[in-house]
Amino acid sequence: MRVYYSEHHRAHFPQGEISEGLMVTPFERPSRMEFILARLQERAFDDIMPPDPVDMAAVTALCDPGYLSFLQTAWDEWKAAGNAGELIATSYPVRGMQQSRPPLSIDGKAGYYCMAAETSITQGTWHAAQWSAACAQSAAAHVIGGADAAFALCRPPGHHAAADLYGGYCFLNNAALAAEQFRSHGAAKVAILDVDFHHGNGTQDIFYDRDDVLFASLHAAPEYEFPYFLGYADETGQGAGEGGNANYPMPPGTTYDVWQNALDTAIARIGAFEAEALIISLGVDAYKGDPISSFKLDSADFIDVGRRIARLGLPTVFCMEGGYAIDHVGINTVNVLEGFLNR
Ligand code: 5XA
Ligand code: ZN
Repeated sequence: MRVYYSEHHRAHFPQGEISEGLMVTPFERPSRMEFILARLQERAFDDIMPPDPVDMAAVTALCDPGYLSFLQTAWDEWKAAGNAGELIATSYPVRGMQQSRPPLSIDGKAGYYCMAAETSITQGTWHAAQWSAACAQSAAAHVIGGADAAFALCRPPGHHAAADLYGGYCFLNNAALAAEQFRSHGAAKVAILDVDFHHGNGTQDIFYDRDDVLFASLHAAPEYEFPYFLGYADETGQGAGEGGNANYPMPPGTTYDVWQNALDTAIARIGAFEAEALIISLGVDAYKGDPISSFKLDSADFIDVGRRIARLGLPTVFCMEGGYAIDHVGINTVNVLEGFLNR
């Protein structure tokens, strides 16, 4: 299976994340990629390539123009305003406030486009986000060109990013870009299966009213876990998209027997949808040792996850999402790919 990976992810390395009331080194850090790459090489995934540069026309088609312009200039505006540290949004347009008037000041704009304060913007964030999207786009192009599957080793991740929203370490929705690419190359229907511990609110939001892209997500129940405000089972899509969104929220502490039942249900749903291509939002933070999550999957379970996904028999693009147990993120990620390849 070909892997697309760009060294440019290193340009995004915030020094701080607010966690448990402290400023800590972000859990989503560049070394995650080194552990995944090392494991890929150990397991003879030798076809690792840099992606082509990002197709900005596709990004522009997916995203809100004001949001894209914010991402492009946020760092410069932040520095020009005299700020010494990284850009962290601190004020948000919550209940009773204006929802559709982006402010002019950079602090206000950041709050307008941000969903969570753990995600800082730095000098290289926009650069890295474009190369991450490029990985997804090149992986999709490779599969559209006839390969059975490809792995986009995306960093920063993407599934929390909506057309006009960043947060949860995400800026551009890589999985959505891959899905749209299949659509524009003739696939009538595409399915996205999100196995990350956290609900992919951005992906859901992008496709919520569409009948051509099914979004199915296995994740921690929003009553207890981030992103808290989306991901309930009764969110089933709207308008033409009614029935095209399938959430499988599970309580903290969920073990593989329960999780695997939800996976089988989601897979059956995708099969019935008759998708022509499959995108996997591949987070491995459902692992029992993950520092910010609470499910109990073992490393061996991830092999089984890959095997079950393969049964769909669809052209498949894997896009890297979360996973922060640094000593196991490589093993768990590659286990899914090896299970899929049945090797
Ligand atoms: O999948 N999303 C993540 O792993 C990010 C969660 C951030 C929680 N503050
Ligand atoms: Zn996650």
